[in-house]
Amino acid sequence: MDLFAAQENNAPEPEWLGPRLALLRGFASSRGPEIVRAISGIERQAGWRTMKTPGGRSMSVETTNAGAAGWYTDRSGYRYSPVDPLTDQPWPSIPPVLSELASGAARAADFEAFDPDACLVNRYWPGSKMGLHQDRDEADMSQPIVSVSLGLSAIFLWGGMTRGGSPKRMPLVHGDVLVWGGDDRLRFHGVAPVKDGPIPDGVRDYWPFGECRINLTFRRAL
Ligand code: MD3
Ligand code: FE
Repeated sequence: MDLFAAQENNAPEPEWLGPRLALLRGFASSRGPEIVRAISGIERQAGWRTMKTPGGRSMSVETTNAGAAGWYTDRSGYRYSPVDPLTDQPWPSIPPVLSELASGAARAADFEAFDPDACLVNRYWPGSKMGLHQDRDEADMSQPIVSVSLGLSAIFLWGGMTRGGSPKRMPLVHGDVLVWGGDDRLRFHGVAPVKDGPIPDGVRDYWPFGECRINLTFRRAL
């Protein structure tokens, strides 16, 4: 069954922020409880950790992964790893509700047959942020990336293909999904410091993670 078919999901038209950068407002909302249960399973198998950049600075977000390839950074560099370096065990597999969410969102933005092998899970407590960067650790840059915002809202920052200039700002709320690829795949992007809660009404009832933002980033890494 296609849980994320456009009409079943009541999905609005994509809002095109760039030629191949789509914002799907609320695309994940109707499946919130199942998505939350899937994340609970991932965090049980591969716990949250604070990663270090190759330069030795602690990231302000906490992270875990699902999928055949987990994104990792420590003193030896950025990479995708088939195992959790903390346990030497494979990362949990991507739960079907999450891979269907990612491929359905990609399809709604005209990227057919997206089949992610990496789901990076980032947790932002108030004050956590992500500096401007490009996602360029993946083998095939023609594959899109899908990002799902959950919990607290955040201001997403996005600029051009170089670091210069002041980035645009886009508020993202629980359930919003971004899809980008093609010429927009290498844009610089980041997240402004997350502000205090509360978790929105209607979400709080099934949200077990405390007053934080969780972002899922789906990629084809290998
Ligand atoms: C690039 N994480 O982990 S938004 C990351 O909210 C990361 O945790 C963000 O960036 C987060 O590498 C996910 C990712 C995103 C969204 C839209 C973009 C990147 C984009 C639009 C253009 C270029
Ligand atoms: Fe990124």
